[in-house]
Amino acid sequence: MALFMSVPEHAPANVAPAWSCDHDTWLVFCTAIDNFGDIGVCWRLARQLVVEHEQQVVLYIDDWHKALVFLQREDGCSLTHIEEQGVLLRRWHDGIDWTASLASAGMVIEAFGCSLPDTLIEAMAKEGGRRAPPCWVNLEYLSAEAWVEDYHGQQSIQSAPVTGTCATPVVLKKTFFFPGFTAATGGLIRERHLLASHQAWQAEQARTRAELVPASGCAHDRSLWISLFAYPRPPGNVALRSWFAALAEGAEPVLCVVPAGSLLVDVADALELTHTPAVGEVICRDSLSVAVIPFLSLDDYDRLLSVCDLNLVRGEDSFVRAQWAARPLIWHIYPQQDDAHQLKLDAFLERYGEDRWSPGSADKLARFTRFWNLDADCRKLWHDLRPQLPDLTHRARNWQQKLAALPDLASSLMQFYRNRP
Ligand code: TRH
Repeated sequence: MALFMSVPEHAPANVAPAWSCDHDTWLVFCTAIDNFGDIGVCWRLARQLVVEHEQQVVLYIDDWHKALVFLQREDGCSLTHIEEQGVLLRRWHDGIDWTASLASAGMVIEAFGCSLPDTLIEAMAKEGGRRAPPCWVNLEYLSAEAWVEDYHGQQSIQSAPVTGTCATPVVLKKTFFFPGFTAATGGLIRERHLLASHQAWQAEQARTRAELVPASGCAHDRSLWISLFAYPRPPGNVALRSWFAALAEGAEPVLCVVPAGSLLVDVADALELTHTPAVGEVICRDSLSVAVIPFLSLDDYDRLLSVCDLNLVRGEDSFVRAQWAARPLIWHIYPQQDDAHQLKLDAFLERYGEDRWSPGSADKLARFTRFWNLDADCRKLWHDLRPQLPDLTHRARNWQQKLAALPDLASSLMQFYRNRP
């Protein structure tokens, strides 16, 4: 059902009138720094707020082309907005009349500190002169670091002058909202049916696998299945090359499934190919088969994570999705210039390994993960890690259950919104 009856500006003639004016619309602002992670998180959140919490959500995205590619909605290239699964997606550009957009807004989410334009802040302040200004939330990046708990929910006061009036500046409060792994944070994105879906996909594992990687010609049922999504590191990619070598020389057949993307250049290099492999191609090296599949839809990517014995993931969103899949994971963290990511990585590994049982498996996972992130030789570490996979699968299930006992991010935001002054 379409939740949006109209849009306030640049509306084509075929969009029906009557924009809701009950101040309950959520405006989510997303800048696509690079890759797809920021869009992925914002899109999931927006969709969940619509589908599960019956909110009206407008998602503003600066990189319109990237968003449409990501959502497989290239048909919207020449438009300024499209509707997708009940979410109104709008191209975020300089000429937007924020006063009109804010008229029905109850919540403004600035994702990942993307810096709202002054004109929008001013318009929020103006709204605040007429009624309670919209709630303003800065949704932060995910981190397992302990300080996040202290900063979650903190407010910063922003005094916004209203141009052209001599009225007292309106005070706007921006709340910092941190996703996280504990009850003292905002939690993680988790759709209501996600865990049940994983159970169903895993119960039908052979069928799900065959649907995702059809007719690739190898005896895949007997293989160890691994999905691979990581940052490219040309030239060389020591970690990938050495890990592939370890997989190839091992006794068991391994299928490594790689969704199409920039990593394929490194895959070609690590396998000493003279070309970048194409979708549908399967490259075999002794025990290792590498299958290139299309870049999947978000929902199919969840299915892939669900039916692999190990998932190599990266950034933020795929990293979280792999945790819901309850399968062991290796995390390639988004590298930051000042090496701040090393602290974030350690904080996660510490939390993930803190169960008292089987410390050995957690240590080996942590060691491999650190070497993977440092682009170091992982050959021996893989042989150490491989026997731990059954144990790590139990750990992954425990971890999933532990996280599932916490409120999810959308519910936490809803609660914050309902309790607003
Ligand atoms: O793409 P990422 O590296 O994203 C980000 C951004 O780089 C961002 O700027 C940075 O700040 C952040 O990481 C930490 O990795 P991520 O977060 O996993 O996002 C990838 C998205 O792509 C995620 O939503 C899952 C999705 N995806 C698919 O939909 N299909 C696929 O086949 C694959 C491999 C991924």
